Amino acid sequence: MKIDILTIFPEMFDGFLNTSIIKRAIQQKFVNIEIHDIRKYSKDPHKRVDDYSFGGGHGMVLMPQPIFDAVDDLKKENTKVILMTPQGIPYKQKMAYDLSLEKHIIIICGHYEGFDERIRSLADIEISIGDYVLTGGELASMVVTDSVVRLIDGVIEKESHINDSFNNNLLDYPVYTKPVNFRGMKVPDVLLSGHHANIKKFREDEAYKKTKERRPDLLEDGGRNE
Ligand code: 6GU
Repeated sequence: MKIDILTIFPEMFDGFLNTSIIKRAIQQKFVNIEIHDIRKYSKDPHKRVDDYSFGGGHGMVLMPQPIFDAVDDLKKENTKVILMTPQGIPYKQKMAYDLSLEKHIIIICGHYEGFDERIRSLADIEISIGDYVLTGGELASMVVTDSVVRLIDGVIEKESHINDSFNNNLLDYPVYTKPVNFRGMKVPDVLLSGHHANIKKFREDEAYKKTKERRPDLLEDGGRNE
């Protein structure tokens, strides 16, 4: 998979691309991630990428020209163009799975007080990662990239994400490691029993209980973009 990210803050991605599973996925060529500085595409003599809002109003607005030129330059036949904005559709695990099957994704990070409305016409999907406002789409684009890359076949063991929270609309069951007794808090006996059917039943029950208690909306099937 190829992921092209358009941003005015390329340096924000340094740590993300050079750490842990994402770094390894890049090294092992499961994914090729390129960060593109929108400024590079600006035709303004001062390389400006934003300007005042027509009609007045607070803050600067990202101009269409650099972003349109960048997308024209990078877009191929099977490209999905994603625009990160708090006004987008709420991001869910189902969408991460769908995106993990794509060949090429371009992610546009919105910034400042906003972006020119015409930029929306470039996007196949507009995504929001939650009901709060970030200073820009960069962190949100990393959230999407991280959740997609870990699902690409081969990046992590299948068993590691088959039981992820949100699969089957359930939160994860609890897990424990050594020691059996830590400060008086004990590992449930059933997990030490070696009885696989009972362990499976325990985990299913705990996942259901936790979901019912914390996220009843998931059980009502409201937690997926289906
Ligand atoms: Cl995608 N962008 C910004 N700026 N804020 C957000 C968001 C995106 N998703 C939630 N808040």
